[in-house]
This record gives sequence, structure tokens and C-alpha cells, in this order.
Amino acid sequence: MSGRGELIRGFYAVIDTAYLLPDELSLAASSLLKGGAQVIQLRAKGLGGRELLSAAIEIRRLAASYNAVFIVNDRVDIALLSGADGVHLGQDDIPPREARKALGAGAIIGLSTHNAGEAKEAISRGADYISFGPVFATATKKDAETPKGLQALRKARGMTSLPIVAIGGITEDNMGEVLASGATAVAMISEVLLSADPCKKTASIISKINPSC
Ligand code: 3NM
Repeated sequence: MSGRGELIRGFYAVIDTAYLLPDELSLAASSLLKGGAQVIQLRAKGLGGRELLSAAIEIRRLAASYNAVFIVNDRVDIALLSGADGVHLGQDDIPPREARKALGAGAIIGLSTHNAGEAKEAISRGADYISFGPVFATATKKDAETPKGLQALRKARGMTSLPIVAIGGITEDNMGEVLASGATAVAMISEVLLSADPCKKTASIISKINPSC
């Protein structure tokens, strides 16, 4: 396994414009980082480049102050210009190897996968980690595929040595079985961003993943 993906484990926080206005992004990032998030992704579908870059630069600064990893969804250009640690790419986005040409050898490159075949191919495509989903039904991603379930997650686990970030319908209640099914990390969007207190929610999730005693 490439070592670059090793930092992707535990709770993978996502700051998403599905639930946040552009001027709420950095405050939300700050809450999740305060709650203990060690990985944070900015996912801002539809936001213009200027606003997106300015949010990315601010979240880059915040993440660095917490020693957390910062990943930009989809946009290699924004990852490069904001100095992010990496980028998360869909199957039809710029291929991982091309993204690495722009971002450099040390960049952490994630690839979305939705079945065992895509999970198997990810290493040879140059990814450092994969996401796998949707594990359960989700209202956050409008074009999400039908839920794959834990059996498919276990199958994907058997196909690759890369870290797997499980995504889609994951909650504090079901994350235990998701991690037990082979996920290296769990990504949650609505569970955290729609909670009454995203900082406390993050802290609670993390304390269950890494009990301190
Ligand atoms: N990607 P929530 S599912 C962004 O299957 C995303 O690749 C998915 O949001 C995939 O935690 C998803 O609110 C949405 O269900 C996850």
C-alpha cells in the first residue's frame, strides 16, 4: 500500500454546500476541527471558482492549525491553489495519475468507487485511498447509486489494500458495523452538519472510534 493514504482513517469529515451557505463553510470546518476531526474534505458542488478558492484557503489555514489533513473534492485546480494535502476524485473526473502530475508526488489522492471492480482497479489507477458507497440510502447526493450494503463493502475490502472511506447514510449509530465490515474510515455529511451541535457530534463520533480508555 502506498503510505500516502495512511492518514485517512477514523472519522472523515466533509464540509458540504448541500447543507451550508458559502459563508458558513469555514465556521463549520472550525467546529468539526475543534471536535477533533483529523481529515476534512471541502465538497462544494456548484460554487464558483472565486468563492470556492477563498473557502479552500481559509479551511486550509484552519486545518493546518489543528494538524489535520485537508482534501478538496473534485477540483484539482482548487487543491493546488489552496495548498491542500490532496484531492478526492470521482470515476469520471481527472484521472488520479494526471492529478498527481499537478499536485506532486506527496499529494493524497482519493477515488470514489461504487463496486468491487472499481475498488480493485483503484491502486493501478494511482489512488492512495478509495471511498466506497453509498453504503446506505442517502439524501445528500442526489445522483447517488442504489445503496450497496455492508456485504458489498466487505467484498470491496477484499479487493484492495488501500484505505477505504465508507460513505452514504452513515450515522453515529451504524458506524460500528461499517467499521467492522472493513472500512478504514467513515464519512458522514448530514449526520454531522444537520446535528444541533456539529462540534459535539464530531467529538462523540471520534470518542467511539478511538476510545481513550
Ligand atoms: N458520495 P450522507 S454518497 C458525497 O456513494 C457522497 O460516493 C457518495 O452523505 C458515494 O453522509 C455521498 O449525508 C453522500 O449520507 C453522503
